[in-house]
Amino acid sequence: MTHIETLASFLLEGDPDKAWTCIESYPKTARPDVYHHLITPAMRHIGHLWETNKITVADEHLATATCDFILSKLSFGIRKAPSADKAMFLCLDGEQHYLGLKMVDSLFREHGWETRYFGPDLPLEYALQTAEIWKPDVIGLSVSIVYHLPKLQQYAEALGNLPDKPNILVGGRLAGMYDLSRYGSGNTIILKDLPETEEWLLDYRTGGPQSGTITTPTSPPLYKS
Ligand code: B12
Repeated sequence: MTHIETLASFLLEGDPDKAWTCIESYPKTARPDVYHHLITPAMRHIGHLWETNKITVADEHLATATCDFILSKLSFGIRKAPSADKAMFLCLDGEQHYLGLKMVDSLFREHGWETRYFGPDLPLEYALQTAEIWKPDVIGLSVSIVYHLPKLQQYAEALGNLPDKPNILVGGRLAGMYDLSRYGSGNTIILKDLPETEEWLLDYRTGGPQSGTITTPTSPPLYKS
């Protein structure tokens, strides 16, 4: 069994201690590597097991809850930097897939940002309300389900047009699979995975050319509302 499959099996058993030991024995120790090369593929492997009827929805929920615990443990204690740049992270209304977003939140904190992580399913009106008051430099949106894409455009436009014009970062399963350019507005940046997100963070810090796909209005639609 690979390390990925072993972790997946412990997550499916709902055993955080075994899952933690598996993470500790992984040869790469940097948090982003563990997220990108181990935990993300383990969760995707669980998706494959579900798709092929080898596990049930209940198993998937147990694995999710165990994974969430592991992510909290992994990121616990990263110091907040109150005077640094600010980023808030949320999933679109109805979007429950938040584990990836939680990793990204921790990555930003590790890079010295002050963050607010709102988890799944935040209606646009509340996202706007809080962003208007808190004034983040960056708003990160996560989308995994295809039928949520029309909402992505709404969120990107409304949040991107706030008076302080925050950068809107879009990520999630679909960002790695399709060209989502059409669903952004002028200041939307699409980041396909964690390494690209890290690159963006480094570019932001040095003021260099920003990585990721900057949205253009000409890309073909993937999903029609
Ligand atoms: C676990 C899981 C769930 C959990 C939720 C987990 C959670 N709380 O996050 C539960 C059981 C609740 C669930 C429910 C459902 N799910 Co589900 N789920 C999965 C599964 C197995 C793993 C998802 C995951 O954690 N991946 C690992 C994370 C880390 O990867 P990631 O999200 O891509 O994030 C990475 C990057 O994208 C990036 N990133 C993520 N967000 C952001 C944001 C920014 C700003 C940036 C820069 C980067 C970034 O960073 C991460 C680091 O690697 C996937 C299978 C798969 N292949 O993904 C299906 C999957 C996504 N689910 C699916 C479906 C259909 C559903 C349900 C409709 C099924 C159902 N009937 O219950 C519901 C819908 C819930 C909803 N309304 O959202 C489908 C979606 C298919 C589609 N056509 O859209 C998938 C692909 C399964 C499948 N093969 O059919 N699911």
